[in-house]
Amino acid sequence: MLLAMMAAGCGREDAADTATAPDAAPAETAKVLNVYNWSDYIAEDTIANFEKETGIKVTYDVFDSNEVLEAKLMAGNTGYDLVVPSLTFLSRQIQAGVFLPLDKSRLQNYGNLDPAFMALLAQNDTDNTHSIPYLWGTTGIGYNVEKVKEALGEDAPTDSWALVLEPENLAKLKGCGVAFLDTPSEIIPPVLRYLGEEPNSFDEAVIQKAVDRLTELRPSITYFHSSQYINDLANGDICVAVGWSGDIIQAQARAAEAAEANPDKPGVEISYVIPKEGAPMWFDMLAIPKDAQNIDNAYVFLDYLMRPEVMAGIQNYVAYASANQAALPMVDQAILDDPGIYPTEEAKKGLFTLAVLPPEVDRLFTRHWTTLKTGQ
Ligand code: N2P
Repeated sequence: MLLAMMAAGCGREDAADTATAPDAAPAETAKVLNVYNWSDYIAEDTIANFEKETGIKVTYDVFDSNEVLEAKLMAGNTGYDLVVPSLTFLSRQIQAGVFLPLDKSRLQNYGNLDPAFMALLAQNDTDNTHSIPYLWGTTGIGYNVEKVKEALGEDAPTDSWALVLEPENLAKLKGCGVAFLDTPSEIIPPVLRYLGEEPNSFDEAVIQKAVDRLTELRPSITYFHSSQYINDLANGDICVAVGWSGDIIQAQARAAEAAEANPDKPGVEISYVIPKEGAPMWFDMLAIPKDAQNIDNAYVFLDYLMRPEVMAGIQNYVAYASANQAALPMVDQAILDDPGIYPTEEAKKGLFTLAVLPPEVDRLFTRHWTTLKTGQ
């Protein structure tokens, strides 16, 4: 069956590549592809190698928030051929009909994906009809080991959300800089978990408890942003960030590079922790919007991303986990062994996925978030 699928895939890909007949639709012959992905989420050479090999010119734009991507998708006419929403957002977007179903017979490398993972993802995308997993990770805490120790002493609770969610702790960290992700959908649930509530509660009164805690913490939060914290942690401009696993491990790597380049300056040591109370885990999914103009090229790129060496190259650069089991032997041992990237069995027990928010809860989150950020 798989062989038959692969053979069918080859045939169609060939047809697409040679679609130069004068009557072919221009959209199908254009050697271009418009990709919209998260920032800091691809290796340095992934796009260049693809362009060199295929002659397809990629316009590669980035975002750092599901909410921003969703607004574009819901408005239609995204101008993109491939986008990367997180699974729970994707699920809602599928219901809104914004994606094309995937023809998996066009993807020769589909068999590289871990079937157990695909079964899990199918809970939000039935039969994996509309999406392919790109990378996955967790939302936890990145911190500057030295500065946190200075501010809170040797006993700083660096294994717990208490580090950033207890107002007296955060007040002490304020002086060295505190960043939170700019997204209610990944901040409210862990706050609820820390407060002993159901993290995915849709109950207004329960959600209000998280909002009250965040309002109390607000004076100690330097900024809300979902990508700036990588460099700021690496440079020592902030000392703690509620952020994404791989981003913080990238900050670690950037700090180490800076230390090598400037041996006279004191180095910055960054750690990432999945707090012991548990943390969100999420999956980012590749999908083709309905308005895509370069569908054939989107398939060629999807199949390229699923090659083991391409996916391993991405993982080694951005420090996130993938669902590509064929890539594993090519992923650096340091990445495979990092419990911040591939959580331990113990840590896995505390991880929770995020709920697909009904529109009214989504609106409530947005309202609370605006008030929290602007104080209005
Ligand atoms: C990469 C962001 C990770 C994606 N900078 C969060 N879903």
